[in-house]
Amino acid sequence: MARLVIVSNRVPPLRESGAAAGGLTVALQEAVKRRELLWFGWSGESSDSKEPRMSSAGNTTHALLDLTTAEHRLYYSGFCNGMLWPLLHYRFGLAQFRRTEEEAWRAVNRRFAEALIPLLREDDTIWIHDFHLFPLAAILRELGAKQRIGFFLHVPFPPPAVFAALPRAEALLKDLAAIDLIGVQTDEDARHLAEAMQQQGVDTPVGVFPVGIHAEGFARIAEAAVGRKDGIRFQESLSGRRLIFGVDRLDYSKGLPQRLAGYADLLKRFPQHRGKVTFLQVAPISRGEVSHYRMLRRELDEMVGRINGEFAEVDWVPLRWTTRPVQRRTLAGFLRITRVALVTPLRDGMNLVAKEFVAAQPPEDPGVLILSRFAGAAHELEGAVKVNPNDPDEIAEALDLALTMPLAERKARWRQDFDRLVEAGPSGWSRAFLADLNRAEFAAPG
Ligand code: ADQ
Repeated sequence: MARLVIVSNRVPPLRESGAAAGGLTVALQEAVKRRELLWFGWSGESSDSKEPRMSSAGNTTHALLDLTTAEHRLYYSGFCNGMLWPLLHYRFGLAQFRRTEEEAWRAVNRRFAEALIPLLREDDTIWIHDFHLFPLAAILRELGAKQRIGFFLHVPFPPPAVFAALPRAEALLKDLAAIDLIGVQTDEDARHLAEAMQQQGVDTPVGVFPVGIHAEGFARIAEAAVGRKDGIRFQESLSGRRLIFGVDRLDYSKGLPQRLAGYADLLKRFPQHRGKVTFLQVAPISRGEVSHYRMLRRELDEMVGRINGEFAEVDWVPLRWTTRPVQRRTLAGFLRITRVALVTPLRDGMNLVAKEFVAAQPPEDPGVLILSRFAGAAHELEGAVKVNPNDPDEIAEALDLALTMPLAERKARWRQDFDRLVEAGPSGWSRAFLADLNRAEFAAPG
């Protein structure tokens, strides 16, 4: 099989460290286990060095570029996280456009392309990931790349009228003509993106490839984690109370204030649950250099204090809150003993935590997933209790429903979703995308 070249902003460590990881990392690790692979991206480090650092293990080679501190600030914190991320999550009001940042973004994409070109072989297949690298394929073509190029968008694509708010959106959309196949998570994203491109005369094919997980593997990790020392300690700390659990990066797309308000509404409107549940929300700080993230953190710290102040008893803390990272294995153990998972993003490309929760459940006594209808995962997980994450009252009602749901119904809802995840398989996503890319008509020039 020809070599696969993956390009993404961040690249996971060569050997799995077990530490916290983003969704892209998790999804791709399953994808590429048995193939010769070059993975190209940002090292995560800042320096003035212009050469990629190479390292290999088994059939995988990494080529990692440092960014300068200015590039990091303008390209990553600025244009990617301050402009594109809110825009793509339908939050234009939070977006800040600065032309210098957009220019730095294009310049970093050019630097990626220039460093990648000499590493390429004629028969490579190139697979570019996510919004950080929208213009990369066009620059690679300009520099002569004739290989097949695929692109996957992990986050949502908003309606064209929302996207049009981005200055020079047209140039970005025209760059997508250089790609042979674009993959997105849902039908809705595909419709929006195809329509936006059509308005610019671009007809790159768009396919729907929902990112999956290794459900059976995750189930094994979760089961083992419960019996470990920290798993036992945590379970004992619950004193037999039912666990409501949420885990997200601390991000305004995840609907955390509405979720906490929903839990407070549960305690207010359904007082029978007081003292019988504990809600643990894990939300490691991310993108702390962007001001909206710092503001959100302050808002949440305050809400947690207020909710605990209002409802706590001397021997019961209703809400446990941590912004520290948690090991993936520990997380899996928490998910397994969770009675109700709260996954309520205001918008999410897919949301792998929802799928991991389903995978982690004990078949004889599964918990209930409360899932935002605006997460990509909602299109697949039919057994979940769906909510509009903007409405704390609806979240409170869903919590009451989930906490009182009879075992037979919990089992039936869980079974259909678990079977579906297993059927999709750990590498179904990447295999389907790469097979379609292989069949796609070539956009390569000359
Ligand atoms: P992310 O925004 O990173 O990914 P998500 O899909 O939830 O979000 O994946 C997060 C992954 O990291 C999961 O495997 C989860 O277990 C882990 N994780 C989340 N919070 C964690 C924490 N606090 N500590 C440790 N691990 C944590 C992007 C898109 C998503 C899309 C993925 C994959 O934003 O919508 O699902 O890519 O395409």
